[in-house]
Amino acid sequence: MSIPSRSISSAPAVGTGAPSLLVLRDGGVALTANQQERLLGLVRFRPATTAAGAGWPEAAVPLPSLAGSELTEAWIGVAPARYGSAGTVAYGHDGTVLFACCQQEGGAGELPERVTHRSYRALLDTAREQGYPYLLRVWNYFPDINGELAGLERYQRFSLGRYQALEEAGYRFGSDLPAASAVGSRLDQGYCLYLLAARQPGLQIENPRQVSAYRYPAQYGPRSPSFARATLAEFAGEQLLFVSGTASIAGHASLHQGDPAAQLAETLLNIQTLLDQPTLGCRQDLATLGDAGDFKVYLRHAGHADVVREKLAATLHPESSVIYLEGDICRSDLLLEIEAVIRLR
Ligand code: 3EB
Repeated sequence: MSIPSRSISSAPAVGTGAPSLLVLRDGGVALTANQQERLLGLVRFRPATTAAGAGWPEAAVPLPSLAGSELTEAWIGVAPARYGSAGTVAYGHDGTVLFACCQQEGGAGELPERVTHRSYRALLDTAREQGYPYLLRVWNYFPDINGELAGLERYQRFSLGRYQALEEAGYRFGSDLPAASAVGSRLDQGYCLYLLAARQPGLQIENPRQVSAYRYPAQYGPRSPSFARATLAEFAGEQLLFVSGTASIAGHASLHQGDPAAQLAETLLNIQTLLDQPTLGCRQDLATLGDAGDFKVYLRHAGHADVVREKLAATLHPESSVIYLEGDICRSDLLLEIEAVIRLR
Protein backbone atom coordinates (compact mmCIF):
# COMPACT_ATOMS: atom_id res chain seq x y z
CA MET A 1 0.00 0.00 0.00
CA SER A 2 1.27 3.45 -0.61
CA ILE A 3 -0.24 6.73 0.35
CA PRO A 4 0.56 9.70 -1.83
CA SER A 5 0.86 12.27 0.95
CA ARG A 6 4.12 12.36 2.65
CA SER A 7 4.54 14.25 5.87
CA ILE A 8 3.10 13.69 9.27
CA SER A 9 2.31 16.68 11.40
CA SER A 10 1.34 15.01 14.63
CA ALA A 11 2.48 11.44 15.04
CA PRO A 12 0.94 9.53 17.93
CA ALA A 13 2.82 6.90 19.84
CA VAL A 14 2.69 3.55 18.07
CA GLY A 15 0.73 0.98 20.01
CA THR A 16 -1.45 3.57 21.72
CA GLY A 17 -4.72 2.31 23.15
CA ALA A 18 -6.85 4.78 21.23
CA PRO A 19 -7.37 5.29 17.52
CA SER A 20 -5.43 8.24 16.25
CA LEU A 21 -5.62 10.92 13.63
CA LEU A 22 -2.68 11.73 11.38
CA VAL A 23 -2.71 14.84 9.24
CA LEU A 24 -0.73 14.23 6.08
CA ARG A 25 0.59 17.18 4.15
CA ASP A 26 2.33 17.32 0.82
CA GLY A 27 6.06 16.80 0.94
CA GLY A 28 6.92 14.39 3.77
CA VAL A 29 7.00 10.72 4.69
CA ALA A 30 4.54 7.89 4.10
CA LEU A 31 2.73 5.98 6.82
CA THR A 32 4.86 3.36 8.49
CA ALA A 33 4.04 -0.25 7.65
CA ASN A 34 2.63 -0.61 11.15
CA GLN A 35 0.34 2.39 10.65
CA GLN A 36 -0.75 1.24 7.20
CA GLU A 37 -1.77 -2.11 8.62
CA ARG A 38 -4.07 -0.32 11.06
CA LEU A 39 -5.36 2.29 8.57
CA LEU A 40 -9.14 2.55 9.01
CA GLY A 41 -9.76 5.08 6.29
CA LEU A 42 -8.58 8.24 4.60
CA VAL A 43 -10.24 11.63 4.32
CA ARG A 44 -9.04 13.71 1.40
CA PHE A 45 -9.69 17.42 1.33
CA ARG A 46 -9.53 18.44 -2.27
CA PRO A 47 -11.86 19.80 -4.87
CA ALA A 48 -12.16 16.61 -6.89
CA THR A 49 -13.81 13.28 -6.32
CA THR A 50 -11.41 10.49 -5.53
CA ALA A 51 -11.35 7.22 -7.37
CA ALA A 52 -11.89 4.27 -5.05
CA GLY A 53 -8.69 3.51 -3.15
CA ALA A 54 -6.89 0.21 -2.93
CA GLY A 55 -9.12 -1.41 -0.34
CA TRP A 56 -9.47 1.13 2.40
CA PRO A 57 -12.34 3.63 2.38
CA GLU A 58 -11.66 7.16 1.23
CA ALA A 59 -13.96 10.08 1.92
CA ALA A 60 -13.52 12.90 -0.58
CA VAL A 61 -14.49 16.10 1.23
CA PRO A 62 -15.50 18.69 -1.36
CA LEU A 63 -13.95 21.69 0.45
CA PRO A 64 -10.72 23.39 -0.63
CA SER A 65 -7.89 23.54 1.87
CA LEU A 66 -6.50 27.02 2.43
CA ALA A 67 -3.01 25.54 2.50
CA GLY A 68 -3.25 25.47 -1.28
CA SER A 69 -2.13 21.86 -1.37
CA GLU A 70 -3.94 18.62 -0.88
CA LEU A 71 -4.49 17.61 2.72
CA THR A 72 -5.26 14.10 3.83
CA GLU A 73 -6.28 12.77 7.21
CA ALA A 74 -5.59 9.16 8.09
CA TRP A 75 -7.58 7.51 10.86
CA ILE A 76 -5.38 4.83 12.38
CA GLY A 77 -6.90 2.08 14.50
CA VAL A 78 -5.41 0.00 17.27
CA ALA A 79 -5.24 -3.39 15.51
CA PRO A 80 -4.99 -4.58 11.89
CA ALA A 81 -7.89 -3.22 9.87
CA ARG A 82 -10.32 -5.04 7.63
CA TYR A 83 -12.32 -3.43 4.84
CA GLY A 84 -15.65 -3.83 3.16
CA SER A 85 -18.41 -2.03 1.31
CA ALA A 86 -22.18 -2.15 1.18
CA GLY A 87 -23.88 -0.19 -1.58
CA THR A 88 -22.78 3.45 -1.25
CA VAL A 89 -20.92 2.85 2.02
CA ALA A 90 -17.25 1.88 2.31
CA TYR A 91 -15.78 0.99 5.69
CA GLY A 92 -12.71 -0.06 7.63
CA HIS A 93 -12.65 -1.49 11.15
CA ASP A 94 -10.23 -3.02 13.63
CA GLY A 95 -12.40 -4.70 16.26
CA THR A 96 -12.64 -1.50 18.31
CA VAL A 97 -13.63 1.31 15.99
CA LEU A 98 -15.23 1.60 12.55
CA PHE A 99 -14.65 4.29 9.94
CA ALA A 100 -17.41 4.47 7.31
CA CYS A 101 -18.09 6.91 4.51
CA CYS A 102 -20.99 7.40 2.16
CA GLN A 103 -20.90 9.47 -1.01
CA GLN A 104 -24.24 10.26 -2.67
CA GLU A 105 -25.03 12.19 -5.80
CA GLY A 106 -27.78 14.31 -4.30
CA GLY A 107 -29.59 13.75 -7.55
CA ALA A 108 -31.41 16.48 -9.40
CA GLY A 109 -34.85 17.13 -8.01
CA GLU A 110 -34.35 15.03 -4.90
CA LEU A 111 -34.94 16.88 -1.65
CA PRO A 112 -31.99 17.15 0.77
CA GLU A 113 -33.92 15.38 3.54
CA ARG A 114 -34.33 12.33 1.29
CA VAL A 115 -30.64 12.14 0.35
CA THR A 116 -29.65 12.69 3.98
CA HIS A 117 -32.07 10.08 5.27
CA ARG A 118 -30.81 7.54 2.73
CA SER A 119 -27.17 8.27 3.58
CA TYR A 120 -27.77 7.95 7.33
CA ARG A 121 -29.76 4.76 6.92
CA ALA A 122 -26.97 3.23 4.85
CA LEU A 123 -24.30 4.31 7.35
CA LEU A 124 -26.28 3.23 10.42
CA ASP A 125 -27.19 -0.13 8.88
CA THR A 126 -23.55 -0.80 8.02
CA ALA A 127 -22.30 0.27 11.46
CA ARG A 128 -24.79 -2.01 13.18
CA GLU A 129 -24.23 -4.97 10.87
CA GLN A 130 -20.51 -4.77 11.54
CA GLY A 131 -21.09 -4.56 15.31
CA TYR A 132 -20.32 -0.88 15.90
CA PRO A 133 -23.71 0.61 16.88
CA TYR A 134 -22.37 3.51 18.96
CA LEU A 135 -21.80 6.70 16.99
CA LEU A 136 -18.86 8.77 18.19
CA ARG A 137 -18.43 11.34 15.45
CA VAL A 138 -20.13 12.22 12.13
CA TRP A 139 -18.93 14.66 9.47
CA ASN A 140 -21.51 16.01 6.99
CA TYR A 141 -20.66 17.93 3.80
CA PHE A 142 -23.14 18.86 1.10
CA PRO A 143 -23.75 21.61 -1.47
CA ASP A 144 -25.47 24.97 -1.02
CA ILE A 145 -26.15 24.55 2.71
CA ASN A 146 -27.57 28.09 3.09
CA GLY A 147 -29.69 27.91 -0.05
CA GLU A 148 -33.45 27.78 0.16
CA LEU A 149 -35.59 25.13 -1.43
CA ALA A 150 -39.38 25.36 -1.47
CA GLY A 151 -39.49 27.59 1.59
CA LEU A 152 -36.98 25.75 3.77
CA GLU A 153 -33.20 26.09 3.99
CA ARG A 154 -31.21 23.13 2.76
CA TYR A 155 -29.53 22.82 6.16
CA GLN A 156 -32.94 22.58 7.81
CA ARG A 157 -33.96 19.92 5.30
CA PHE A 158 -30.73 18.06 6.02
CA SER A 159 -31.53 18.26 9.77
CA LEU A 160 -34.95 16.78 9.06
CA GLY A 161 -33.53 13.75 7.26
CA ARG A 162 -30.88 13.16 9.91
CA TYR A 163 -33.41 13.44 12.74
CA GLN A 164 -35.73 10.93 11.09
CA ALA A 165 -33.00 8.39 10.41
CA LEU A 166 -31.60 8.58 13.96
CA GLU A 167 -35.03 8.44 15.54
CA GLU A 168 -36.11 5.44 13.44
CA ALA A 169 -32.91 3.64 14.40
CA GLY A 170 -33.71 4.18 18.09
CA TYR A 171 -30.97 6.61 19.09
CA ARG A 172 -31.90 8.66 22.15
CA PHE A 173 -31.30 12.35 21.77
CA GLY A 174 -30.04 13.06 25.29
CA SER A 175 -27.49 10.25 25.44
CA ASP A 176 -26.71 8.62 22.09
CA LEU A 177 -25.96 11.52 19.76
CA PRO A 178 -22.58 11.80 18.08
CA ALA A 179 -20.41 14.87 17.87
CA ALA A 180 -20.76 16.36 14.39
CA SER A 181 -19.89 18.99 11.85
CA ALA A 182 -22.14 20.08 9.00
CA VAL A 183 -20.52 22.31 6.41
CA GLY A 184 -21.58 23.48 2.98
CA SER A 185 -19.67 22.88 -0.21
CA ARG A 186 -19.63 25.18 -3.21
CA LEU A 187 -18.81 22.32 -5.53
CA ASP A 188 -21.55 20.27 -7.04
CA GLN A 189 -20.12 16.97 -5.85
CA GLY A 190 -23.05 15.67 -3.89
CA TYR A 191 -23.13 14.52 -0.28
CA CYS A 192 -20.06 13.31 1.57
CA LEU A 193 -20.80 11.87 5.01
CA TYR A 194 -18.37 9.90 7.12
CA LEU A 195 -18.29 8.67 10.69
CA LEU A 196 -16.47 6.90 13.46
CA ALA A 197 -18.45 4.35 15.45
CA ALA A 198 -17.50 2.00 18.26
CA ARG A 199 -18.44 -1.27 19.92
CA GLN A 200 -18.68 0.57 23.25
CA PRO A 201 -20.74 3.69 23.85
CA GLY A 202 -19.15 7.10 24.15
CA LEU A 203 -20.40 9.77 26.52
CA GLN A 204 -22.52 12.57 25.08
CA ILE A 205 -21.29 15.95 26.36
CA GLU A 206 -23.25 19.20 26.19
CA ASN A 207 -22.03 22.77 26.67
CA PRO A 208 -23.39 24.90 29.53
CA ARG A 209 -22.90 28.06 27.44
CA GLN A 210 -25.11 26.71 24.67
CA VAL A 211 -28.59 25.33 24.37
CA SER A 212 -28.18 21.73 23.26
CA ALA A 213 -28.62 21.68 19.50
CA TYR A 214 -31.21 18.89 19.73
CA ARG A 215 -33.25 21.33 21.86
CA TYR A 216 -32.96 24.37 19.60
CA PRO A 217 -36.30 26.17 19.26
CA ALA A 218 -38.36 25.76 16.09
CA GLN A 219 -37.13 29.03 14.57
CA TYR A 220 -34.03 27.05 13.46
CA GLY A 221 -36.06 24.45 11.63
CA PRO A 222 -38.92 21.98 12.02
CA ARG A 223 -36.55 19.32 13.41
CA SER A 224 -33.58 20.25 15.58
CA PRO A 225 -30.03 19.43 14.55
CA SER A 226 -29.27 16.00 16.06
CA PHE A 227 -25.76 16.23 17.41
CA ALA A 228 -23.89 16.39 20.71
CA ARG A 229 -21.52 19.25 21.51
CA ALA A 230 -18.85 16.60 22.08
CA THR A 231 -18.43 12.91 22.72
CA LEU A 232 -15.93 11.34 25.05
CA ALA A 233 -14.70 7.90 24.02
CA GLU A 234 -12.55 5.63 26.12
CA PHE A 235 -10.25 3.06 24.56
CA ALA A 236 -8.14 0.82 26.77
CA GLY A 237 -7.81 3.54 29.36
CA GLU A 238 -7.11 6.34 26.88
CA GLN A 239 -9.66 9.03 26.26
CA LEU A 240 -10.48 10.84 23.04
CA LEU A 241 -12.71 13.90 23.06
CA PHE A 242 -14.44 14.62 19.76
CA VAL A 243 -15.45 18.28 19.80
CA SER A 244 -18.23 19.15 17.36
CA GLY A 245 -18.02 22.01 14.97
CA THR A 246 -18.28 24.95 17.36
CA ALA A 247 -19.30 28.45 16.39
CA SER A 248 -20.12 31.86 17.80
CA ILE A 249 -23.37 30.77 19.42
CA ALA A 250 -24.38 31.46 23.02
CA GLY A 251 -27.69 30.10 24.22
CA HIS A 252 -29.09 29.47 20.77
CA ALA A 253 -28.30 32.86 19.23
CA SER A 254 -25.55 33.66 16.75
CA LEU A 255 -23.33 36.47 18.06
CA HIS A 256 -21.01 39.07 16.50
CA GLN A 257 -22.43 39.25 13.01
CA GLY A 258 -19.86 40.31 10.45
CA ASP A 259 -16.93 40.26 12.92
CA PRO A 260 -14.60 37.28 12.39
CA ALA A 261 -12.27 38.14 15.30
CA ALA A 262 -15.14 38.38 17.78
CA GLN A 263 -16.75 35.19 16.41
CA LEU A 264 -13.43 33.41 16.85
CA ALA A 265 -13.12 34.61 20.47
CA GLU A 266 -16.68 33.44 21.25
CA THR A 267 -16.00 30.09 19.58
CA LEU A 268 -12.80 29.54 21.57
CA LEU A 269 -14.65 30.41 24.77
CA ASN A 270 -17.24 27.77 23.88
CA ILE A 271 -14.56 25.14 23.31
CA GLN A 272 -12.69 26.07 26.50
CA THR A 273 -15.96 25.85 28.44
CA LEU A 274 -16.45 22.32 27.12
CA LEU A 275 -12.93 21.37 28.21
CA ASP A 276 -13.66 22.77 31.68
CA GLN A 277 -16.62 20.44 32.23
CA PRO A 278 -15.92 18.50 35.42
CA THR A 279 -17.08 15.19 33.85
CA LEU A 280 -14.06 15.33 31.56
CA GLY A 281 -11.52 15.57 34.37
CA CYS A 282 -9.40 17.50 31.90
CA ARG A 283 -6.77 19.73 33.44
CA GLN A 284 -5.79 21.23 30.11
CA ASP A 285 -6.77 24.41 28.43
CA LEU A 286 -6.44 25.36 24.80
CA ALA A 287 -3.04 26.95 25.41
CA THR A 288 -1.50 23.86 26.99
CA LEU A 289 -2.92 20.99 24.92
CA GLY A 290 0.11 20.89 22.68
CA ASP A 291 0.19 17.97 20.25
CA ALA A 292 -2.80 16.41 22.04
CA GLY A 293 -5.07 18.70 20.03
CA ASP A 294 -6.02 18.47 16.34
CA PHE A 295 -8.13 21.39 15.15
CA LYS A 296 -9.99 22.06 11.93
CA VAL A 297 -11.17 25.54 11.09
CA TYR A 298 -13.92 26.10 8.52
CA LEU A 299 -13.98 29.62 7.08
CA ARG A 300 -16.78 31.09 5.02
CA HIS A 301 -14.43 33.68 3.53
CA ALA A 302 -10.84 32.76 2.66
CA GLY A 303 -10.07 36.45 3.17
CA HIS A 304 -10.56 36.01 6.93
CA ALA A 305 -7.72 33.48 7.14
CA ASP A 306 -5.05 35.97 8.20
CA VAL A 307 -6.95 37.48 11.10
CA VAL A 308 -8.11 34.07 12.29
CA ARG A 309 -4.64 32.50 12.00
CA GLU A 310 -3.07 35.32 13.95
CA LYS A 311 -5.60 35.24 16.80
CA LEU A 312 -5.67 31.45 16.93
CA ALA A 313 -1.88 31.33 17.18
CA ALA A 314 -2.18 33.53 20.27
CA THR A 315 -4.53 31.04 21.96
CA LEU A 316 -3.48 27.54 20.87
CA HIS A 317 -0.25 25.77 21.67
CA PRO A 318 2.18 25.90 18.73
CA GLU A 319 2.35 22.10 18.63
CA SER A 320 -1.39 21.71 18.10
CA SER A 321 -2.31 20.81 14.53
CA VAL A 322 -4.63 23.24 12.75
CA ILE A 323 -5.97 22.88 9.24
CA TYR A 324 -8.09 25.44 7.40
CA LEU A 325 -10.88 24.62 4.97
CA GLU A 326 -13.13 26.95 3.01
CA GLY A 327 -16.82 26.20 3.29
CA ASP A 328 -20.21 27.56 4.27
CA ILE A 329 -21.24 27.44 7.92
CA CYS A 330 -24.79 26.19 8.41
CA ARG A 331 -26.20 29.55 9.59
CA SER A 332 -25.66 32.34 7.12
CA ASP A 333 -24.64 34.77 9.89
CA LEU A 334 -21.76 32.55 11.03
CA LEU A 335 -18.34 33.18 9.51
CA LEU A 336 -16.39 30.30 11.01
CA GLU A 337 -16.60 27.03 12.88
CA ILE A 338 -13.90 25.03 14.68
CA GLU A 339 -13.84 21.32 15.49
CA ALA A 340 -11.27 19.31 17.38
CA VAL A 341 -10.05 15.88 18.33
CA ILE A 342 -8.36 15.98 21.72
CA ARG A 343 -6.40 13.24 23.48
CA LEU A 344 -7.16 13.83 27.13
CA ARG A 345 -4.42 13.39 29.66
C1 3EB B 1 -24.32 25.15 15.90
O1 3EB B 1 -23.72 25.08 16.94
C2 3EB B 1 -23.46 25.52 14.72
O2 3EB B 1 -25.82 20.21 12.29
O3 3EB B 1 -24.27 18.71 12.60
C3 3EB B 1 -22.11 22.84 14.30
C4 3EB B 1 -21.78 21.49 14.36
C5 3EB B 1 -23.29 23.22 13.69
C6 3EB B 1 -22.61 20.52 13.81
C7 3EB B 1 -24.68 19.88 12.66
C8 3EB B 1 -24.11 22.25 13.14
C9 3EB B 1 -23.78 20.92 13.20
O4 3EB B 1 -25.54 24.99 15.79
C10 3EB B 1 -23.66 24.67 13.56
